[in-house]
Amino acid sequence: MLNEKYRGFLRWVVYQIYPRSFMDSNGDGIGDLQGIIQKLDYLKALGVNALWLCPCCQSPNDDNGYDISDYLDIMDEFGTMADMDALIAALHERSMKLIMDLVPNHTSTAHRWFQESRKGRDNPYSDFYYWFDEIPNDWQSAFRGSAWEYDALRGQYYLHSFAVSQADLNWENPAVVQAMQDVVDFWIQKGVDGFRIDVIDMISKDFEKNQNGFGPRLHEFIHALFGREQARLLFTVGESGVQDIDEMARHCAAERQELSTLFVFDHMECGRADKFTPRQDTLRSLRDLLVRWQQETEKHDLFPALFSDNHDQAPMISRIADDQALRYESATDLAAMLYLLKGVPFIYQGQEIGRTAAHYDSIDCFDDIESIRAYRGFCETMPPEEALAKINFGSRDNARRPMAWDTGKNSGFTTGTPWIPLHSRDREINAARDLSAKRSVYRFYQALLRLRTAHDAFLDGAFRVLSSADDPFFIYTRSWKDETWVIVCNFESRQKIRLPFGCEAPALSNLCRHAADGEYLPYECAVARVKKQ
Ligand code: TEU
Ligand code: CA
Repeated sequence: MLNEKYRGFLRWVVYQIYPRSFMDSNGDGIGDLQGIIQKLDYLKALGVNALWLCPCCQSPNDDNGYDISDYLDIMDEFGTMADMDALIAALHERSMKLIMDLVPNHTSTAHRWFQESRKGRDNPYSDFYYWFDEIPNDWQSAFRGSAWEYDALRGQYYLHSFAVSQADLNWENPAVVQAMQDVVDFWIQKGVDGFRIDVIDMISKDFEKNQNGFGPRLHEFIHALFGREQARLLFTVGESGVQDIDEMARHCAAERQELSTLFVFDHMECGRADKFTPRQDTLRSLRDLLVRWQQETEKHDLFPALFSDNHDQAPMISRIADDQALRYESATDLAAMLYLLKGVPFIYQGQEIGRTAAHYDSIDCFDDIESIRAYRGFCETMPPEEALAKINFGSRDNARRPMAWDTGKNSGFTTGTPWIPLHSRDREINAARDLSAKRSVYRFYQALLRLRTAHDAFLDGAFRVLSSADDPFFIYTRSWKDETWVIVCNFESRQKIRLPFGCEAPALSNLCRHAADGEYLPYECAVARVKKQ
């Protein structure tokens, strides 16, 4: 049984919102907080009980909110602090939670702290960032090019692990730790229930080992944020480059008072050789990683964040399943593989209607800083068509197109001009169409989440894998007391599946199966209770 501190979190079902692209309430083409409020009933009906909002604070939007210029104020385009208060109240009224995105590694260079810091070496903010006379190492920005930029006013170089306008904070300075604690406390006062923490591994640097992250003081800093009395009961999920279970335990073991769980990213490489290069792959590779993390987290009294998509990735179904003729089957099969495991489900906006990657014929249809810089880089060594194909495949904009609500003007996202071109398949894939279809991804998610909350086996129940690594399908069980459930998820080929026990008729299936045993069509799945002996 999972330790008491974390057990309650297994009841959370989180929906991730990219506010800019979710719902526009005032016709300026940009999603906003009032737009989110308008859709709360849609989300509640889906069965989610928590929202994670990508950053909503003041920002010049070079990296869409991950470049924060004021942590204590709402981005003008998203609304006002009164709108945020209204959103929090509307959520809590519905017994839903709010998870804020905390960005502690860097601020926008437009932030007052940076503006002060660059003025010289003798002001109170002078050591808030990493300043050097000479470039001290060859660290690269995640968006290409050197991570060091010269600032003429200060006459020194500063570190930016991401865009030039995202300066890394110097956590070695106790005033920075204090400032970020104040940010956390401000949002706790506002009533938020948890945080998703951006690139948490990077807040402690290791200059000696030439490592921009996982530095010697990482755990001390995390503890300084979340080990304090007022923060201990929050749900905290760190975005991190952690790759193994021992490292995860150093962040998440309950007694450490650091983080509740982590986003671990190894399964993001399924179906690709690198972010912009496809690799032939199937659901097998995902299954193997899911199994490994289920077994290891269970052994270490931890729980994983269950996710396949987020705002930085092209949808998983487009990489390792069929996003064309069998799109419905693929989307629902993947959901059954993932969300009946032990952990906290994270559903990225659009996943619940089976959204896929998009396609465009021009780089002008893209907005993302990473994509545009990557495109320019590719064009140095390959023809533009090839470069564009890579961007279409891997661009973060695949996940950032306006949510398609219906088949009306601008897919019901805005009455104005959307800030970024609509999803190329929005006529075919939108919420209204999905909900009125005979086979609806949304209704499958709804049924799945209902089942998940109705039976303790899906929460803290033991996980066992029945299929073997060679099988072209995934079969697992979840057991709690004398109740066992089996989840059968077929992959891309037709298969005969025999189960080693008798089962009741499936409580959930994507193609209306009447028995858990038997022949499965491609991407067919079923969930059934095992008959008691
Ligand atoms: O992403 C951090 C991260 O790990 C990046 O390297 C990520 O893989 C990026 O999208 C490159 O492909 C977080 C946020 O999720 C991302 O949106 C931000 O751009 C980034 O931090 C900087 O704040
Ligand atoms: Ca708006």
